[in-house]
Amino acid sequence: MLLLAAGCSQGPGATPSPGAGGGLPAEVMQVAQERGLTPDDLVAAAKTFMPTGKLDPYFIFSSGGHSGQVHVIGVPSMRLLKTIAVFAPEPWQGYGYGGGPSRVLKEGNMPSGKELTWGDTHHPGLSETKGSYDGKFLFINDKANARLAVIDLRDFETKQIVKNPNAISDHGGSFVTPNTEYVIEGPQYATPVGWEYADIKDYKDKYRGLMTFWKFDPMKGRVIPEESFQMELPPYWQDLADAGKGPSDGLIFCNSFNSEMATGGIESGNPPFEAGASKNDTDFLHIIDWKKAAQVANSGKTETVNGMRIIKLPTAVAESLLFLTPEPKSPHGVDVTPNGEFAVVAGKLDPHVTIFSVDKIRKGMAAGSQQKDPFGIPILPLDSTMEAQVELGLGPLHTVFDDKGYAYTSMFLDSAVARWTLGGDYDKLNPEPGWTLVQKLPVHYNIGHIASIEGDTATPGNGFVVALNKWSTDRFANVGPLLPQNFQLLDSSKPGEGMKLLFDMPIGFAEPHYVQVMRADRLKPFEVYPQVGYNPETNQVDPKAVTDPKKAGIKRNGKTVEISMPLIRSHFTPEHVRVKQGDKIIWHLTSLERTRDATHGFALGGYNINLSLEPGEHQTVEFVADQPGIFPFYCTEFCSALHLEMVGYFFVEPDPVANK
Ligand code: RUQ
Ligand code: CUA
Repeated sequence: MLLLAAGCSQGPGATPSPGAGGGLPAEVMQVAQERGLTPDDLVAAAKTFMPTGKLDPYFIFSSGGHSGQVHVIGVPSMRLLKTIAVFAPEPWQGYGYGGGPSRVLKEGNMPSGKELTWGDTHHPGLSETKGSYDGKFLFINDKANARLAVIDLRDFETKQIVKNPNAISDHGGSFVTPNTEYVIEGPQYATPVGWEYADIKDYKDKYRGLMTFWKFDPMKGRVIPEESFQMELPPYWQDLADAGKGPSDGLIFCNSFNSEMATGGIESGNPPFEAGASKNDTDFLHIIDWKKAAQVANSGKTETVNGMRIIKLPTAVAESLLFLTPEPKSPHGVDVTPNGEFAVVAGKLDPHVTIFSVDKIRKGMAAGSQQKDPFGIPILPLDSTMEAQVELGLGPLHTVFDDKGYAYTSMFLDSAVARWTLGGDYDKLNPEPGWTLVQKLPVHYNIGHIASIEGDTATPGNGFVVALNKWSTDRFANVGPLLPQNFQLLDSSKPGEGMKLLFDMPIGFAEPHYVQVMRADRLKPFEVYPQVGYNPETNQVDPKAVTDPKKAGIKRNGKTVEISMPLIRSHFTPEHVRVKQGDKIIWHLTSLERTRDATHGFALGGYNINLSLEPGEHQTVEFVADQPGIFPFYCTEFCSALHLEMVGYFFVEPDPVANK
């Protein structure tokens, strides 16, 4: 091992010798010696260490995979800053335990009413203005149940979950059009549309992909289902998708990996899905004209199924909304370059990335094509749409970009990050010729997605790349057979010296599929809620807020008991709440706090209730007092020296009739 010793301060990555130019204290060298750290290790530590009180310049917004949540991580320190509850209950945020957020979680139940308490989050999508992140909203999809959630970045809380009314499986979302006009939820495993039942032998006729265009209202911060629409797609198992920008604004690119329309059935001697769905040399990149599709939807050429307007496949073809072009072997990611001129597709079973020219695609769309797929969709031949191919190696999946004309592709099978140059207008930005592989850096192991600073926007930054590795094998101490996954932070700031590994971050939750990295200065979150009595559900002062402590009290109206309870360090008012078994309880809680971070909890044991009341926040919880007894309620945040005394009693007087 290269230890820090006299003489090793030469060459790239070397650290200055002790005291040189008033440099490092001798203690640093001693620690390095004792711990066996190399000069590169010291540089990596210096680049990622965040001194106390200093703030990270970037935020990672990470999918929480099948934990159903979202995680916020600082870059370059890779410190976990927050988990945002989205599709699964999260008691410490009072999410799913009685208050306002529980209603959000319930909005996402199945149309049948079946409760869903988890999600498989895949792709976080930050809201954009003119193709750049605007720091206002975050969207995330649930692949398992075809749902979309809206998170408001003023308070980092989930405000809305919409259940796709006609699909059960999604994947290629969420991503936004350049001004967040629509949030797109792309499909995955084809099923009959709108809960119809059809046997798999009717696959080609009855099963469909379904792309959903959720209309977003940035003023309200909500998706408007009535103004949203869907487009039927062939049952090709559409995968990731991306919206165009600049010259490609108005288009959506979405790939697919089962254009074979394999239907599986290994148990009956049929080829298993993995073989059947990867038989052909090419699949189809779908090109959708979403601006035109929105016009067609608004002109009424739709069928309404379960309250959602659907552009049926024949209409999409007749109106020239949908085109296909072949793409090599089982593609996974499609990513539009920052200038919007190219779409980069990576085929899992092809050693190349294939770069499509938007200009050529647009010409092909205008000219049309005699070649059609079995559903009559025009196919633009590959040689007419392709701009270039770059051979990168094994298992390319996803690509992101920086502001220096480089693209970074995750290589799943190679366990590497490939850096390559973009051509076209980008050719002048860096010393290497366009469309050339310049470096492959090994990562540990089996990288899936990849992210760079705002690297999927019109205005990427540079400096860091994050590898989202699916396996971590020997990177961390053994914590049993279920290992964490591994985010690796790479330094990509110096093209000439190549990328370097800086930091390993174990991800002790479910597989994070994708992340976006945003400049922290784009965010303007609340420090405390702007007014006392603020209801985060409505973003207004709640009419039931108890902003005046003198208005605290208990009111009975028949069998309904309404409690108005302000709270402030370190008491709830009132402290004695007396009700009768069977009463309907409506409990209004308002935090009167104006001090940053002065959060109170409200736990009511035995009733499965726990709220988090942040400074100024108001929540209402409703339930039936169906269990008699004495139930202390208390604050779950250590908010003051007298936190343990922040308590009260809920007396539920037994109903003699009910208990007979
Ligand atoms: S996935 S590792 Cu985006 Cu769901 Cu590619
Ligand atoms: Cu409030 Cu502890």
